[in-house]
Amino acid sequence: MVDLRIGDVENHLENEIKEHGVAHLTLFDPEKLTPPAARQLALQVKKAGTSAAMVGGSTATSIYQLDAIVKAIKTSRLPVILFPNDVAGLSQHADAVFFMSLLNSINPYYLSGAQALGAPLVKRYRLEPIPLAYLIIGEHTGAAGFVGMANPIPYDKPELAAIYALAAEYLGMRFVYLEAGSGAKHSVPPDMVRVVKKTCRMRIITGGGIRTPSQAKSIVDAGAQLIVTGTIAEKASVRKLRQIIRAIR
Ligand code: 1GP
Repeated sequence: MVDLRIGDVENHLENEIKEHGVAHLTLFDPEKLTPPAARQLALQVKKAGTSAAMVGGSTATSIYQLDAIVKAIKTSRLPVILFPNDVAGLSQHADAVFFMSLLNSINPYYLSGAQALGAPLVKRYRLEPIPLAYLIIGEHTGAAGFVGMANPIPYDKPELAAIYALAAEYLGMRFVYLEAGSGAKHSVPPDMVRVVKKTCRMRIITGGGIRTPSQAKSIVDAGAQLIVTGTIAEKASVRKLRQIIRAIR
């Protein structure tokens, strides 16, 4: 029998949202970090108040490197959620996986092909699958949009994001991720978050190009319950990350 109950990691995110109004996730790109650097960063971002670690990148990574990074992050006791670009993004050492479909991809592989190939591994590794609709937004779609062959939703067409989100909700997904792409010049506009929030009841995750507390706050005020940052902690400073988390809580 398949266990369809909501798992511990999703419950943890829900508790964080209940307690703080919002959860913050830190993205770790295994291509850009060594295991010791990942361990140190994990300890710092945990102290800064992040709720969980997301691990994934858009280009291929060696499974050995991925496993080592996941294990290094786990020493901080942060829950680790995989954010896979493909089947190779799965690690048996993680706690959960965003089991995602890139709904605005023009390539069926990213809609259901990779998911079919990855599903048996998710089961074998006993990863908690968290069903998620992934939508690539904007002009700068970065590596995720390129690799995933997305037909990006323009920043000024929030109604398009909303109808995809509604379809995802009707398909049984519980999270929708509005992704501007790592390092994007402009983050997802709060107005798009607002329109998606009005249309569906799923948890809204927003990420890509969020660098300042006021940016993050306006996205949360518009209705996002989860904020993802990667570059800010990797490249800038954990102090900045702390300011962002303080602003949204
Ligand atoms: C990418 O949304 C994430 O998937 C994080 O983006 O690196 O720009 O924070 P940044």
